[in-house]
Amino acid sequence: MTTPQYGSDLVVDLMRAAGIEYVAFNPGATFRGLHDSLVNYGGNRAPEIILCTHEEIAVSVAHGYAKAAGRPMATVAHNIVGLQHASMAIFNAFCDRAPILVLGGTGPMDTSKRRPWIDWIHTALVQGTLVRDYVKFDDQPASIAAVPEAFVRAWRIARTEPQGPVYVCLDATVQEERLERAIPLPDLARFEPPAPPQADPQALEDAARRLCEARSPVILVGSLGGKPAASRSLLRLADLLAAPVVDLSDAHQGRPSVPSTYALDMSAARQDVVADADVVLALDVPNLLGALADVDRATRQVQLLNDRTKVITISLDDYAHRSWAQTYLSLVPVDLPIAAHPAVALPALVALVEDRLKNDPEAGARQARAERIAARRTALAAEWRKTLERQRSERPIAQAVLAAEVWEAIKTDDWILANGTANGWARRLWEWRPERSYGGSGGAGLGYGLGASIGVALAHRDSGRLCIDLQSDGDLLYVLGGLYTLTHHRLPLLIVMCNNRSYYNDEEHQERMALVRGRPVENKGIGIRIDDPAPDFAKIAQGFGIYAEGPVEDPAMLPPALKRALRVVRDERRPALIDVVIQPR
Ligand SMILES: Cc1ncc(C[n+]2csc(CCOP(=O)(O)OP(=O)(O)O)c2C)c(N)n1
Ligand SMILES: [Mg+2]
Repeated sequence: MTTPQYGSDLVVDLMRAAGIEYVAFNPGATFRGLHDSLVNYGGNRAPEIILCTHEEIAVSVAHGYAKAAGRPMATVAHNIVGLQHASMAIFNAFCDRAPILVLGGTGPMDTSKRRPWIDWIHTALVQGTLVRDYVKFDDQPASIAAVPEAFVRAWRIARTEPQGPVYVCLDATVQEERLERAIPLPDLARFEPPAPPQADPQALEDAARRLCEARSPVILVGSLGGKPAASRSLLRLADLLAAPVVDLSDAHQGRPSVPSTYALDMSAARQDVVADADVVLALDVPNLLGALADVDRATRQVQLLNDRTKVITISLDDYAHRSWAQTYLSLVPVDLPIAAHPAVALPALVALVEDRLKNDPEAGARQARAERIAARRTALAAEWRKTLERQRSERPIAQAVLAAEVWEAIKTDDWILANGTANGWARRLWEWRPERSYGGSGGAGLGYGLGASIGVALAHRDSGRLCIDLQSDGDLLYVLGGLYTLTHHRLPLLIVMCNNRSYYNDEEHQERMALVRGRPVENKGIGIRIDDPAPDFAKIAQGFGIYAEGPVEDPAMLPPALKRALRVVRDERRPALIDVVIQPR
């Protein structure tokens, strides 16, 4: 790389100055300038191009990468068509508070420079409005001199808590313009995001008092922003208070925060512990009503588990709301709302609670409560083992069996769960460690899993870790082209298909409809089952150059199949897929 000669060379300099390692995209003429600069000016290194077959995949790659690497990468979307394809994945990242720099090409905005037809139909005024309701910021600099400020501001805003995607649209003319004079690069070290806010000291003091005085405190955690140190503070707080902890992260929402081996982990007994709580501390829980209530999925009726409990919240969520999609969720009464990043507030709260409990008159009661919770957890774990043993030889393969066999095969590895939970069984049966998994899409927009797993594999590319995707069939079918990206970039990933040959979630809905309306339940699979013919995922993957086996229908065949696939992933550092036909739930 020498001195920048074109506008887009300067964009590459900015990306490099920001330390952006990768840029995922599907090509397009509105960013041919930037594309050329990445290849011929930047040498396709730092950032390196990750070729994707769909913009939705490109964005979910960046989404998974952001969570695994703890910093954003970039994507580029070709004018309005690429951005429309990218939009749902941007929405997912917005809901999941994942930082992504989405760049776009547009125009030329100067109509006198346009080709007839294509440059017109693909240009919008203003392109960013397409995604403005679910990005934190968008901009479209009007000249190359204006690009550095737009870029640096977007880069900073994406990483400011609560984090999220940003969109910067680059006019084709601006990219392709010759630089008449040198444009100085800003010193990016002086534009870092602000440190996340600490809680108001008085409010924290109040929270500590209420928690220490509580008879039956409960801690609910939606996300700690994927910060392992915060998880340690959380467990220390729960230990001090002898409070059960409920990790609310699931296949869709939140980021795992609590190890499943933790003695006070009551994630599987949320209803019971919330029903019994007099004080609830909710750490970054957007879906607070869902956490405090039971929901009848048939009637949509919501029943609070407990109407006496006092609620303390610590979250920055109030600063992340938009009005278009109602991702702010139900308005719930809160007795002590605290604005702070939980990862910052927790150590301070722990210190206050430690101080208060130095001579704890309730130490005996607290000890007894901790023992009761630990016994409950042990009993739950025993139940799960019993279910597993009962289902060992069932066909189709039970999800518990799938999770157990995968665990058996990977437990001595330095494993990372990139996506999926096998319907919660991975958390139940694995020695589940929050720092080894990244949660789901956030926005429940399907087509997330493979792209995000590619991003996770990219972030761990040189670490030697073993990345695993517990991949549902319906979700994969939106984005099969992602398999190409995996092989093209030689990314080691073990894909275990949790293949129930159905968009099963909807079968459950159709069953409920039929029952409520007195109509035939046996029709529930019409328009939902993915069979006749069932896609042969092993053949599909092989067609993309991936080592693949399946369909595996006999539980006895699963361990040897996993072993062969793991040899490919571990030793050859290539992707592999095992298609496992499983029970619907
Ligand atoms: C983009 C998108 N389209 C449709 C849906 C509605 N939807 C929710 S779950 C689901 C089925 C998912 O199927 P699969 O990934 O195979 O998981 P399963 O329910 O079978 O476990 C569908 C279609 C959605 N959430 N997102
Ligand atoms: Mg399915």
